[in-house]
Amino acid sequence: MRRASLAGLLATAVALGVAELAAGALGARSLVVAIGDAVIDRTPGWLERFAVATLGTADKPVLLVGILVVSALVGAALGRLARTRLALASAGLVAFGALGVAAALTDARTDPAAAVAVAGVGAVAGVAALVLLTRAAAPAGPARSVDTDPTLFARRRFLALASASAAVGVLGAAGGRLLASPRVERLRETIALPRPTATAVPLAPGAGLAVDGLTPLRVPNGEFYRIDTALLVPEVDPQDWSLEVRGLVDRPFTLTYDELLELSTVESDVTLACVSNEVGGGLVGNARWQGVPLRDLLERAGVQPAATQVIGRSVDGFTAGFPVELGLRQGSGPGDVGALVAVGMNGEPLPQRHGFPARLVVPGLYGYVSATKWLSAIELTTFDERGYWIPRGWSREGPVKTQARIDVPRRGTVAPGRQPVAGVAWAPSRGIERVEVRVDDGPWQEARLSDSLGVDAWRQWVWEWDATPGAHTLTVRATDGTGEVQTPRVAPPAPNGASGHHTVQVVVS
Ligand SMILES: Nc1nc2c(c(=O)[nH]1)N[C@H]1C(S)=C(S)[C@@H](COP(=O)(O)O)O[C@H]1N2
Ligand SMILES: [Mo]
Repeated sequence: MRRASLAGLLATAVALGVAELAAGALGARSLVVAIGDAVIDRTPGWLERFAVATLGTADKPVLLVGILVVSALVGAALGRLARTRLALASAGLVAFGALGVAAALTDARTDPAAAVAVAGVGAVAGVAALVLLTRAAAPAGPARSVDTDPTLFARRRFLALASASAAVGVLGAAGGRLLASPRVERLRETIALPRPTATAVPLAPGAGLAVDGLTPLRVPNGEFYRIDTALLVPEVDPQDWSLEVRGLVDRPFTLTYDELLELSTVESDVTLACVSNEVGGGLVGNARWQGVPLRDLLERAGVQPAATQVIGRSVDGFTAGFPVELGLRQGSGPGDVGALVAVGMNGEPLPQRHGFPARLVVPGLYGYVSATKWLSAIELTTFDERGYWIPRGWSREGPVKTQARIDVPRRGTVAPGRQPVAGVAWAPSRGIERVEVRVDDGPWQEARLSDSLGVDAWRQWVWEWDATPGAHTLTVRATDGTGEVQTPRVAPPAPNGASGHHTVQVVVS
């Protein structure tokens, strides 16, 4: 019984491992990932919010593990069936593969022929493993010779086959991932971005405040937060990619990657924030983005008066939409350049995790209504069409709320005496005018700000505290460029962004 289950489980591992290897070798999508993506797209909004809230960015590994656990359970059941009905169990394995193909095909990115080939190769290998393992797992017949112990021999044979199957499963999966990933990355590394025609507000060396533990003005790409619904980062070959501008326009057009890079680009610092960010949380970052002003593309297409919404569509089916006026808005100069079709991030081509080859960056809006990564089309529509997150319980409009965060000191114990209190504050599209800190219920004290990189970028702030022994609460608040003071009203992230003051509890001793 236990051996039969193990035989079925390992045969499934062989099937999945070989399928992954085939996907990698063929340059096709991984079946497991395609199924995972299909599951994510069909998850009801409340469950997805719950998953993000409880698991955070671990929600995807958890989903992957879930798919593997379900596969293992199905495999074990098929293994037990195979003891008496080997043909039926083999057919079951093939049917399981077909179910996977069907799930994967609900995703437009899956190439049907490749999916069938990948699943087919996997199923053949899986059935072969099931037959071999089931035979080896069967109780040995009567001894044919006095000096061979058939039980021992059979057990060894089963163990050898089982180890080989496990190895095929694991190495196949690993090999498939290795074959799949580096190709686009190698291409990406050869790309030289054009010189921007307008540069960002210059950042003098040492322009940032020098405080240990304070977030830098520009978050390095490798540390920038990542949020998206993609189970694995989409690998988009820029040579196969194009960007369509279409919908309610007079002159729809399509650009290749090379054509996009030939257009004039600008650079600007923009702080991107996720609507799921809790007060004081890390789902926010500032980068210097390089891109083609969205306005240039929309003017070339000729936006019709009926259009009210710009929708960004991703190669992975994600969509996000915002008002046409924001797409057409002309910036006022350096540090305020309006919406961008970004191709560069902090001086290099967009990292794959952040949307290579192109993404939207719309200053002032949370990412879920604006910042479409792996952009494939810009479509002029009306608000009848709802972006990905809207039917899942988030507001149609998502302006970023003014927020200040304390980075230093962190909760815990600090020494008495001079102690910097420092952090970052953002109100993209409005700018940050003032940041104030207060100790316990004391008066608000004005912090010193880093030089402005423009209205769309966050600013660092620092306030020198003369820390006195005891337990204290530090609170911070920002005032935006319109003079509006950050609200103390506490709100959770859903449906349109968290609000309230960030506080940190410290013990001075
Ligand atoms: N294709 C795609 N683009 C996307 C998303 C997504 O799920 N898929 N998520 C959006 C959300 S919710 C945010 S907050 C930003 C995050 O961008 P980052 O990962 O580069 O920080 O990307 C946006 N663009
Ligand atoms: Mo987000």
